[in-house]
Amino acid sequence: MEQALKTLKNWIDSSNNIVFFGGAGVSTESGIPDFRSVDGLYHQKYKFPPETILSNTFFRRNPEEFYIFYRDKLIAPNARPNAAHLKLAQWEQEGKLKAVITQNIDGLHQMAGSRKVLELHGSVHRCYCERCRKIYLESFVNEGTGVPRCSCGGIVRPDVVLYEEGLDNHIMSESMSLIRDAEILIIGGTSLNVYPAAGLINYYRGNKLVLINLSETPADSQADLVIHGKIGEVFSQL
Ligand code: CNA
Repeated sequence: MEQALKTLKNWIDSSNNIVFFGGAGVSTESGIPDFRSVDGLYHQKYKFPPETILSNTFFRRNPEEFYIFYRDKLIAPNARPNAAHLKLAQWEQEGKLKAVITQNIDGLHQMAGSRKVLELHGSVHRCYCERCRKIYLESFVNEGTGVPRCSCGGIVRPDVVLYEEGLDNHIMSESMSLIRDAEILIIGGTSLNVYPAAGLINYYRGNKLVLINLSETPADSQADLVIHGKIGEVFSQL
């Protein structure tokens, strides 16, 4: 670990073309549970598994249940950025980091000061009416009860990508090209299980692929540097 940290620090010190690609593990140290860790949402008890509740089909058929789970588990109004979010924002400000590409929907990178953030799965901080597209404040969805309705009768929903829904093409293609052109790609806090986002790793062509994750991932053998640990703790040593 010591040696891996030293190598990573050297790489980062001498680069101005770093791209970061992360997932739910980046925010667990901010108190937001991920999906697959032992205390993650998949291991908590609900009537339905999270993957079912967070699907478009479920949202259509059981919007009341969806919003109970959503308000209970997916929004985290009191969460604040941790050392990983803050370090990434600092590197961007220093001209070292080109972009953060995230699967997270919590907005913590922006709260930390990151400007170039590509949100593959959207954000809980934007809400809109499905029918007339009117924009709503997140408080309209978060603070109410039941299914939030627009004055036109449509359902007001968060701008997040549910299972069975497609990703934004522009965000995907910009992510691919940033990764393709990156000198260093740091992947952190993601199980690399959710596609198509997880497939982005295949666009990297360089020789400084860094993986920082608490548990093993399917891409460990592909990486040039693997650190198993908490990303906030790792980043605070860089
Ligand atoms: P995941 O499948 O739950 O995997 C998270 C990974 O992070 C696991 O491999 C953990 O071992 C690892 N991990 C947990 N804590 C840490 C830590 N402190 N340091 C390093 N690694 C850690 O989550 P993915 O992001 O891979 O899956 C994609 C889903 C999860 C996306 O659709 C997200 O929208 C969704 N999600 C997002 C949030 C959020 O916005 N904060 C929270 C929960 C789920």
